[in-house]
Amino acid sequence: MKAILVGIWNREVSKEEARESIRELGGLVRALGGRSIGYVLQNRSRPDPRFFIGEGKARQLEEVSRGTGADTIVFDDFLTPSQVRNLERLTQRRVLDRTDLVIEIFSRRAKSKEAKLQVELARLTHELPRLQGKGRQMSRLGGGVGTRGPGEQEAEIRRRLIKRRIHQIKKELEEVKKRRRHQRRRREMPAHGERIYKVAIVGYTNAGKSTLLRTLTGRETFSADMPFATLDTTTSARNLLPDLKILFTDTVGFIKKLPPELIESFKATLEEVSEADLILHVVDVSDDRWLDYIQTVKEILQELGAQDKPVIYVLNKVDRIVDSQEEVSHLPHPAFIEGKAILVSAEKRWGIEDLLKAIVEEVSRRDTVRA
Ligand SMILES: Nc1nc2c(ncn2[C@@H]2O[C@H](COP(=O)(O)OP(=O)(O)OP(=O)(O)O)[C@@H](O)[C@H]2O)c(=O)[nH]1
Ligand SMILES: [Mg+2]
Repeated sequence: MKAILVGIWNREVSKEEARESIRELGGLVRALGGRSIGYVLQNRSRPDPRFFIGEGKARQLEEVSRGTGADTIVFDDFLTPSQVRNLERLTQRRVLDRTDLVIEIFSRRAKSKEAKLQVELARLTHELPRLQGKGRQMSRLGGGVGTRGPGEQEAEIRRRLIKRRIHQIKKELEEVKKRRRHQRRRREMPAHGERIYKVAIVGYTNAGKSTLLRTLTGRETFSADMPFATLDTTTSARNLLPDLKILFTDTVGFIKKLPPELIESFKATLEEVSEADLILHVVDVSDDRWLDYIQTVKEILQELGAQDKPVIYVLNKVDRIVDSQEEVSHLPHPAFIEGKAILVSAEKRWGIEDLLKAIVEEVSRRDTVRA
């Protein structure tokens, strides 16, 4: 894929923010083995209903693509089905949006049966509205005005198949959910005199969640410098006190403009988050955009109904900011974070003792409140 990236900026989204977002979009293209060869930003208060950007600008995209050999144009925001069709006709190129890229990455990474089902559900839910009207367009090529051509019938059949498959996947996912609940109940059965707490590790993609789980519990996890390395939740236990067992759960990473289809589809997996007693919100503080990322993650937590849970911010990758563990204590405490925040390096195990202490404190506080 040789792609040109397109975004808009306005009073709500500054030009700088739009550019950052485009840079991240370029990362998604790379994650799919593609290359982005340039980007276009337009100042628009509102997307154009037909072409998202202005028609003149859309026409230019065709010329630019021809000049640069681009075969794909990727938009940084959700496109409506008719925008996709209009843009493809005008530019003679494949047109994708951020949702398409994220779903494609998810589907390449999905390994477990559950993850595969969830991704398929998201993809079909995303595809369904795009089939509306496609039949009319197809039949216009063949039949006369107003006739039901073969294209329309084909689209109708495909729509029906998709709806049936969606229904079937949802049923299978319900089963998965039941099984998960059952497993969870067994796992959460405390031994005599033991307390069990559930801690969900959440955060922006690539923040270091899986690395942290490995550091905290010794559980081998897959971590890699790429978006969405983890799609499946993994739970692993560790006793923090002889009578206190913590179940840590690693989860799928979040990203800006995460397609609602994906959030909806991954609800089975993400149930671990809404069931948790405590959330560890992992943040990559070596990334300039980390405050922004925190905001995004908070918004998604809200969608999952987990916004009121106690949170500890785990400010990770501090080894990229200072050279030694001693220097960490000289760093100013990020006062603008409300709530508890601990600076750590999950990779070098810096600050991990502090983090464990903070977890125990949080747990005792809860116990006091409960008693
Ligand atoms: N320098 C440094 N790198 C780290 C640290 N923790 C994680 N990383 C690196 O950051 C990258 C992402 O780590 P992961 O643990 O896969 O991140 P994740 O949050 O699980 O990412 P997704 O599952 O893709 O959402 C990997 O290349 C890790 O080696 C850290 O403390 N310091
Ligand atoms: Mg991970």
